[in-house]
Amino acid sequence: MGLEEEIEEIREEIRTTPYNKSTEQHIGRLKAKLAEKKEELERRQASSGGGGGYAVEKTGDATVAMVGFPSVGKSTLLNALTNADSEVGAYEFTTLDVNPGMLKYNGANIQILDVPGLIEGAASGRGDGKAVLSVVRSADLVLMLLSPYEIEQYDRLREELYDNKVRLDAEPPRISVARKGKGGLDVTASVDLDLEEDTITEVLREHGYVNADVTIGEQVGVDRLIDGVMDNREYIPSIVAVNKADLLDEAYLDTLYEGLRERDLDPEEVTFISAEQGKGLDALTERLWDALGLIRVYMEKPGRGVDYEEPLVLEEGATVDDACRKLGGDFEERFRFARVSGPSAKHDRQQVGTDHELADEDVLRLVLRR
Ligand SMILES: Nc1nc2c(ncn2[C@@H]2O[C@H](COP(=O)(O)OP(=O)(O)O)[C@@H](O)[C@H]2O)c(=O)[nH]1
Ligand SMILES: [Mg+2]
Repeated sequence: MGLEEEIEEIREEIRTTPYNKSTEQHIGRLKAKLAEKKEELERRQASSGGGGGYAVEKTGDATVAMVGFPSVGKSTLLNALTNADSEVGAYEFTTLDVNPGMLKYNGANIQILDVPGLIEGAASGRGDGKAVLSVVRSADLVLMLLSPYEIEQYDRLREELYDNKVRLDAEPPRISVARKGKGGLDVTASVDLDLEEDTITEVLREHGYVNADVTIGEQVGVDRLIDGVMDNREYIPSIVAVNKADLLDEAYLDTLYEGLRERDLDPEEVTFISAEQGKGLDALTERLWDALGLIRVYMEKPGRGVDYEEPLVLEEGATVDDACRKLGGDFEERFRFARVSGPSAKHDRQQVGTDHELADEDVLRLVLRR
């Protein structure tokens, strides 16, 4: 039996086995087995040429992967938001390509990737579809583009990403597994777990763990347990935009909102745009900025004042040390202390060290050794 058939067979068994306490352990084992088999299949496909090594060069301060069905308006939006000219600098591989564009906002360079192959390529299971998915996996944010009359496409998009180890809008599970020489499997949980301990050990065994210390810090189901054990899932935030709002009939709004709510999407959080007419694009850009969680730090340069034009763009929670690192060169080595003014400072020109946490719109001055 081929690997693909084995996978299908396990899927079928999971589908047809009712879930209850007495089958939980069995299902846990099946799901763990399925995850391992899928991994093996992927490895084989990667090594038999076609995809695998493909990656778009990440540039700018952050990368957004835009996904959506054909004809929802991805190319139109990319051209409206960015300097992209789909022709220029298109990354091509066989029939699928990823089109990059750069959006300038708040002094930051936000790379937007139009990823057309997500549905077309990935669904067919071709190597290049997998390659497209590797682009999504390395993004900082996923932007899902929908048509107002085809909201259900959202489900397929999420499924496709989930199947390919992308976990949207979730934190990594608080699970750690450390192999040891002997002693079997030792499970410690800081919460009262719903899962039976036998299910947990069964899952771990299926993943090849014989002796290990397992720590679980949250209530988990089987799927999330496997995610935690596999440790190769990407946890990426997402936002949703509904394009072609110009075609939207007011009488249809209630139905649309209901469709969104059914999918746990708050209509208030969804951005309605018309890429073609250039409407709603400022609101979308703001949403992107918020979701990316970036901060601007204005650098004060000796004798040249504060540069408000080209801020240093960092992730929320970044420290002075992160700033030095992003600046590159020998800032890290020559660092003596820094002076910070603005939201993160107790007072103007507060003297701080490398571990000081910066905030949006801080002014930072680095004092260096000669
Ligand atoms: N009415 C309307 N049509 C749009 C809008 N955005 C894109 N389109 C049209 O939808 C079609 C598909 O757009 P395209 O950007 O190629 O979609 P893609 O396949 O997702 O890249 C084109 O004919 C566009 O002109 C929009 O906001 N409103
Ligand atoms: Mg397109």
